Amino acid sequence: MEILANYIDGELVGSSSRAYLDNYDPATGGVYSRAVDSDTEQLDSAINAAKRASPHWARTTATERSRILVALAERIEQRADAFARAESVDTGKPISLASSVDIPRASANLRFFASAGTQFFSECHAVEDSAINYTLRQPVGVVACISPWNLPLYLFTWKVAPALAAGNCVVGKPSEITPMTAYLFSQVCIEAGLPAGVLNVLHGSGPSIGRALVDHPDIKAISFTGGTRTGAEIASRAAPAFKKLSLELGGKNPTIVFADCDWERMMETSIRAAFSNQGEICLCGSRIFVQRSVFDQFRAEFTERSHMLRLGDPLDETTQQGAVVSKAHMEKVLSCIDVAREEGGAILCGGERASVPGRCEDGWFIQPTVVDGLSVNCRTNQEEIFGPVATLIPFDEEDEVISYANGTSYGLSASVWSQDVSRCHRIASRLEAGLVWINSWMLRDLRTPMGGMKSSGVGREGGFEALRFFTEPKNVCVSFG
Ligand code: TXE
Repeated sequence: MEILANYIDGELVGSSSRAYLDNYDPATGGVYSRAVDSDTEQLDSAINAAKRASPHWARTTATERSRILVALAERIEQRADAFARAESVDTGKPISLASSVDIPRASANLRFFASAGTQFFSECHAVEDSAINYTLRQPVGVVACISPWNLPLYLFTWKVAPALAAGNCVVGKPSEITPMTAYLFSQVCIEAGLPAGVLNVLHGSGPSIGRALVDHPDIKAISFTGGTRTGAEIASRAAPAFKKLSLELGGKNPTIVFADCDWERMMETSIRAAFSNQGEICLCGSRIFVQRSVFDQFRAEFTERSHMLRLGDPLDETTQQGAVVSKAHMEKVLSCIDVAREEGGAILCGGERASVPGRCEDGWFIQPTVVDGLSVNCRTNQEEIFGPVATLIPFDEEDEVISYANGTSYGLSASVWSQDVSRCHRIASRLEAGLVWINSWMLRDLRTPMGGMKSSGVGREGGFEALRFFTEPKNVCVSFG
């Protein structure tokens, strides 16, 4: 069985204490590899390697760092098929999604920050003719990048690339549920000649090695994507040590449909927004608000199309819905569907574990599920489910739907569908969300700020926002005398 080693000080290192975690294929329910369950000794080795590498990496030119990031991107592109297959097996996501979204985006992240790092600039403030202030933006030092299981390589590189481009050394911790592509990425780093210690990858569980990484005194900044509860715990531990924090957490995102929208585009995109990656994307539109005059038509069509999604073996190119990531997560999502039933929701389609005959008969699949008839304040419409479950809610007035949309503790993203330009801008400005899509969903430009308000997190990733996060501003004031 394949062993996924840590990447420390430029080398792949197994576990000295023989501690490994089983790694499952969600489509079959079987263990297919094992990853190191790191201990504090390995953490110390990784941190020490990063500290040794830090002064030199911080002094390399942005152009040289850019060259290495591009070399990493090229190697992912050369092996794109192998990466996509690995991501699909590790997460249960359809291979078509891994090869069209996850892996191209991982190399795009590296290419983007390779370029952004060379374009980064800082402020200068002149005080009439008496003095000038300029702001240096220097690397923070050794930073932690902790990533989740839903978009493993995509989100890992989304953090690691800007951290490295800005001149930091990194200890990365991928999710223990999906360690495979971070392991393959370690191999790519060795091949591409990334200097030893600049990036270190530690595998292992969140509550053990993740927590120890957060607590380590030499970690100066933490970029985390994951659950809101974990984010709160990390914040409570990191704040007393005044560590910089970027937290990208959960969402309960509204899709808002007005009767005057471009119906076909809206319908096709709303299905994707609800069920892409089995609903396991923080940006998924899981609460769908539809203007009452078209609600019945929407309900009928949306339910029909959800029912038609092809659920099956993730490695089959035609599959649209794969397995959810783990048995525990499947049970959590199914229990959320039970709550929806108890709350009086009508299950319009799905609602059960799905069976896929053949090699995937023991896999963790859930039918795309559409629920109607629930109040906006019930648990189903307030708590993040993070699975293939969408609820439908009618509304009459603009003010009403804005209060529904804003009426959760989350504030990550929203989609608004209408042909009325004024209304779209008006609503966008009033929504409590870090990202608002008008007549679209997940249309991304890597230069824009990405992140949420309220319980969806703190700080923004993307573009210069990420490079600002991974640097310390230092103002230098020069008097003309
Ligand atoms: O994520 P965790 P989980 C949501 C989603 C899901 C819920 C829980 O609702 O059902 O979170 O998922 C590491 N100190 N999202 O439990 O635990 C962990 O090892 C330091 C939203 O799988 O937050 C992994 O690397 N690190 C989401 C990472 O944190 C810790 C994506 C995320 O794991 C740690 C995933 C600790 N104490 C889940 N505990 C999004 N926003 O996209 C865990 N980790």
